[in-house]
Amino acid sequence: MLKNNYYIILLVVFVSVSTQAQDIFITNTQNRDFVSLNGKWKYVLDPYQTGGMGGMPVYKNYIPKDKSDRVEYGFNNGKTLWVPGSWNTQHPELTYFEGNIWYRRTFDKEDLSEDNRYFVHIGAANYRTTVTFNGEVLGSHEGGFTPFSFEITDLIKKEDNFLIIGVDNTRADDNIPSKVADWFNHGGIIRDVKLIETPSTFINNYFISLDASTLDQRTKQIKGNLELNGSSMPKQAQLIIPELRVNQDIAINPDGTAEFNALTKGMELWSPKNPKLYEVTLVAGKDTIRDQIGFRTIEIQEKQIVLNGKPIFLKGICLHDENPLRKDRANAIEDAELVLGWAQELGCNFIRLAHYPHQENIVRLADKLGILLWEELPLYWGIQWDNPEVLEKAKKQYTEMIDRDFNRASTVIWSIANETASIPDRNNFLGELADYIRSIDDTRLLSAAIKKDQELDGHPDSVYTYNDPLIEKLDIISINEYLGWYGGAPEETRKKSFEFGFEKPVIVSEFGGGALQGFYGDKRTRWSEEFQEYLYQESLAMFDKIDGLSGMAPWILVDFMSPLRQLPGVQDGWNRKGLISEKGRKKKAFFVLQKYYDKK
Ligand code: GCB
Repeated sequence: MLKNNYYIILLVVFVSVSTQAQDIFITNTQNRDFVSLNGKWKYVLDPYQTGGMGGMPVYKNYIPKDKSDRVEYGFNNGKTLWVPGSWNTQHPELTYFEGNIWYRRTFDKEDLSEDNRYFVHIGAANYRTTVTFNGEVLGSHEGGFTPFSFEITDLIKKEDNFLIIGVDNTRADDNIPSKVADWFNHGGIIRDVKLIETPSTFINNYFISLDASTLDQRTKQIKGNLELNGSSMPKQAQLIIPELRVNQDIAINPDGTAEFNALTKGMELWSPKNPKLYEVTLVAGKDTIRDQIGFRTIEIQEKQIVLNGKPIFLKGICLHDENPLRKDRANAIEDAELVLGWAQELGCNFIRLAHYPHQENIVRLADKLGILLWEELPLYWGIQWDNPEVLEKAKKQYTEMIDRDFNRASTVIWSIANETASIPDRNNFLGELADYIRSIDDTRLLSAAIKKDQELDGHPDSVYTYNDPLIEKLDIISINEYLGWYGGAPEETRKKSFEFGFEKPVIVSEFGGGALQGFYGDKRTRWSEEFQEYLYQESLAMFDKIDGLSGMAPWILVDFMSPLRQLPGVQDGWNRKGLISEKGRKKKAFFVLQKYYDKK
């Protein structure tokens, strides 16, 4: 009997989700009218992913009507989880929890307006999310790091609203990432939740950039397009950038889209030395949206990366989206300030945001500080390249990331994969993805962290060669190379040289080795700070010999949580390749790289 009930409940959730309301993309949520729904949420554990207990779907929020009523779950007397945050680090019993958890937040909305529309916006929830509101299933979302929203206009009331969100972080072969990755599978609602209020027709998205063909002209042109959502489209919108003397009408098509160009006067280009952001306003009907946007161009010329017409060397570092001091996913501006502060101290003008989209705060802050960014999706080890559904998921998650960050000058590289073997299925998958990304964003460069040929055919050699056919599709060749750590002593780097089958700029997108901060030894002692220091000295000398070297992003700024790393007394669940420990203390190698960047 019980079994049947569970089966029925699963079916209920499934059927409702398959007839779900379409989720709608809303960009620039921080500059809109919203009420934060962050804070303490009640939760119900659902480790067997049934969606209901004792024959009752959890999202219905049942409460016993009288003393004889049977309800076999309950939020009211349950524990709480902080949103946003990783559930794994909030209660000891959830440390390695993988499964489904239902979160509930209740709220009133006394000043509800009949004219406006309301949306629940979730910055990110890892990995599969079912969103329900006042007892109705709104829909589901897949992907642990990109934002999404659902409309609740017809369901919201002045009082006693309940938002119940199921988040499932079970790893699966057809997920992105797939089953194994070298980072912690932080589950839960990991980024902000907002109740967004908009006029009935509003600007849900827009894409504004510098028209690269006017870079050398005094009167530079801005190009863009926008999308309105609603039932009564205004005929015109306005684009206003007071500092550039732009105040111009934009004609709206009947379907709510528009394309526009605007001539500007006296534009200062955005760059690491001058991270100039302009106040941009778009007005359409009753909606007004403001943003702070920088204008720049990025391109390659032969083997150089060229920003605003001038070659630039990317002095970078890799980063995971964690605050190690709080042992949590990063999700606040303070988290972004902490890590970008360290990166600036290191002398960086570039960061590889590995291996998935990071919180929006860091991208916004990079815009303000003048730090160039590489962003990527977790197309990492073990992806099902032959599965067309996985390709569709990748395109959707890419679209969500690009929709969120298109207007950020700091993001200059989209990377489409990390350390993937060159086989036909993967080449087709990534080739199609590369074409797709270029079709929706022609203002950035494409790369991927590529493996050397030797890793593919296994022969040792003093020359590392790179002929992966995927490079044809990319602007930059990025290589991860761990010689000195995953094979050979650090001084073996002296014998190596590199050959690339393509005339393109090269970035070293990872190198490094582990050290336990505070553990000292000689340069031959594994895990000592001196070993890591020596490895950095030798590796930098080796990479400096690469013809066309245009930047690097060693692995990694800070130690990060990873269940793959279990060496007692040394790793204890942390990948130790950071230049800074999880307590914020710098290791010796930090200063080797700092000095190198200082001279570059
Ligand atoms: C890599 C991966 C990165 C790992 C790193 C390591 O090549 O791209 O995700 O964490 O090596 O520490 O082994």
